[in-house]
Amino acid sequence: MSLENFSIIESTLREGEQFVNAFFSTAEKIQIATLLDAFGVEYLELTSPLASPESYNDCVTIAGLGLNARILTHTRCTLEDAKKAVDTGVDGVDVVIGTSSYLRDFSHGKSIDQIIELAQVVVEFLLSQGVETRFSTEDSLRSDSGDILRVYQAVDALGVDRVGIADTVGVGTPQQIYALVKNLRSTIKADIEFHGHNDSGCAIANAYAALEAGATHIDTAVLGIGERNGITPLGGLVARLYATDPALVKKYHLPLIRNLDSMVARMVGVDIPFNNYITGFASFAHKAGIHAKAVLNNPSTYEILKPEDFGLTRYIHVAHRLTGWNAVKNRAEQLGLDLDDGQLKYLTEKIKAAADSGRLTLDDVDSLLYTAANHHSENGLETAVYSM
Ligand code: HCA
Ligand code: CU
Repeated sequence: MSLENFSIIESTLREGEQFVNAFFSTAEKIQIATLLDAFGVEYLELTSPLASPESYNDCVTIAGLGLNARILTHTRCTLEDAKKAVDTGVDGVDVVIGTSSYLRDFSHGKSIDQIIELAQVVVEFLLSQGVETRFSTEDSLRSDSGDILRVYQAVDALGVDRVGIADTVGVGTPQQIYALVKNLRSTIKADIEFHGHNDSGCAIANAYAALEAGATHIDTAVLGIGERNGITPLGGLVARLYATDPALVKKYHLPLIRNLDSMVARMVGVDIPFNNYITGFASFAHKAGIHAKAVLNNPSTYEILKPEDFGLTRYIHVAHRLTGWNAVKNRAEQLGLDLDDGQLKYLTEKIKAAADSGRLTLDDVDSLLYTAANHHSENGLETAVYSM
């Protein structure tokens, strides 16, 4: 089953370049490609060589880096584009053409029969050049399913390596994606790729549903960057798969997600969202006393992702009115302070009362703890002196 045998097509350098804030220099593209390769993604997808002269050069440069990941570029479905793509020396070419009535009527103006004819010419050419060939239908979810099946079957008959389903506008639901992939899986031989936008927040769930239904390849971007609010985020997909079974993602070097997210965030001038999968600043922060107590006893009570597997640490938030004495005790231990349970319970009440009358910082809590501990040890000293 493909949940155990899937590949990531990392498209930060193609879809991600379509993010409104993205402008990657060649040096930055090399940094991104190198780090994604070290993380272990199976494929890198690059902007079409026809987009600009530098885009062409960047394809040549990255294809020549000797990375482990297979290098793909992405083009429209024309012979001219396909030829230029092959010239760059990439390992594979992802071609795409719109099949929804929106795109047929308002973009390229071709009928389904014309699309099939064109697809056959382009796919045949690419296969004859010995490059890995993928054919995808843009806006698949708003296309007639009979139409796209016909197109996929035509390219499958030529021996295309992979077909792609693209939820270009982020309208699909997990059930719809599941049904579409399942149907396709029983109709064609080629591998199946899913590319999903996140306009309605389903990009990760849809990618996962695609895998459950037999998809073999998922498109991602670091932080999910892409057109509008982007596509399936790399870290989010990894979190989803890890939550099912950490073994599914053990082929990747998980601690590099943090480096990837922060590097790309910096390059495109955004912060990592506070609630981001794995790397958001709140992702491993526990607050309520009941949570803190249980997590301190056994982290699995409230964590499905082990922060240490991602090179991260959990944070128990102490300085607030929902706190509990177990969290306070843990903080005292971190500071190396020797306070007994009675004192810790008393201090917890003090912290709660102080928090009720205004925002408290960890420094405030620490100084309460230090003061109590100093007092304690001074008293201890006095006792010791008097008893001599
Ligand atoms: C685009 C199109 C695309 C292509 C996806 C694919 C989409 O914006 O250029 O090739 O599978 O979302 O349809 O990104
Ligand atoms: Cu897209």
